[in-house]
Amino acid sequence: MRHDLLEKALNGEELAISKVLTQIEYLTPLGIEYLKELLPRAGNAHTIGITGSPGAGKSTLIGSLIEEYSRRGHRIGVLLIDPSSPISKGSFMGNRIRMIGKERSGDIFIRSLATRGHLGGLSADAMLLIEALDGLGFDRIIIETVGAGQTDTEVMDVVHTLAVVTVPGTGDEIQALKAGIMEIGDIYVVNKADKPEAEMLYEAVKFAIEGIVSPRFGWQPRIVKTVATKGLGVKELVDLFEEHMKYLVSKGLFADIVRKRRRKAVELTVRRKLSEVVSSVVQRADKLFEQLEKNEVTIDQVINAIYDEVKLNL
Ligand SMILES: Nc1nc2c(ncn2[C@@H]2O[C@H](COP(=O)(O)OP(=O)(O)OP(=O)(O)O)[C@@H](O)[C@H]2O)c(=O)[nH]1
Ligand SMILES: [Mg+2]
Repeated sequence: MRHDLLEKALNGEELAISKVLTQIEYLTPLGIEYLKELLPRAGNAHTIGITGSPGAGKSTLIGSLIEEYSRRGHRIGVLLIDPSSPISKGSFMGNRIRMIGKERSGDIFIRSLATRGHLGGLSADAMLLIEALDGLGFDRIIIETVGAGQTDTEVMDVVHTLAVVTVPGTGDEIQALKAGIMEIGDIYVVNKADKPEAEMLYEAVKFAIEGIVSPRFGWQPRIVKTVATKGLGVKELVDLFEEHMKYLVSKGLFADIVRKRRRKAVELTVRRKLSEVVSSVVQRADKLFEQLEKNEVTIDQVINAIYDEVKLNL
């Protein structure tokens, strides 16, 4: 292979993986080269979205999931989108990973990403990193996003499996009885099941999803209780993930989702490029805006001038 760093990354060297991903995230010329090599290798990873309100325990749950997947011999890539609290050294996820041990360090990779102005949801960089992790041989990729309506639907479209994490005593019970949120998940998690109100939430969610068949897959959504801090229910959750993945494969849908995801990756990357050019042209157009202030030009003239300049800069 032509690229030394990429070869190291493919061999599971943690630092090399990190460097390769950074190049890809910013789509540098080198990053584009890496992506070209990695894309033909990608398409095998099971991608899992974990969504839910802030503080639902998503990160803690992912820590436990890493442990369980690792025990089953998988290589796990994690993307944390716009984390409100960046994983600190003392975090539960960090602790779990340290427990798994250094010898598996190249088999677990975690990257935090800011959404960078993209309205919630997935950014171009997140989409490219999914492809990269997949191509690097991570066979289970977990993406944490804070749930917020629109965002969820967007995530749903590009992952194989979407888990919605709910928590007792936070109004999720009422949400569960409303339509909407209960239509997006493939698997519902009632986390913090150590809390007394958990049973009520479990019943509410169960009631809400009963009889609902996911329109995109024809899959009957499932529910599981977890105590993420103790790893309880996590084995069952991973079993459900695996069951859902096998279901997708059996229906011939697994590759469809990869295709959809790539289409989205291309769309978002082109949008990002366009947006960068528009911003830089607007930044440089002081003179035009001065003229506009003095009513020497009209707004449509400014728009057209900017538009023409954007076209020249593409
Ligand atoms: N009692 C209890 N607490 C939990 C459980 N799971 C997580 N927590 C606690 O809930 C808090 C939030 O957990 P996080 O994992 O950071 O939640 P999150 O959903 O990732 O939060 P954001 O990323 O900020 O949206 C932490 O204090 C956890 O220790 C659980 O099963 N039971
Ligand atoms: Mg989190």
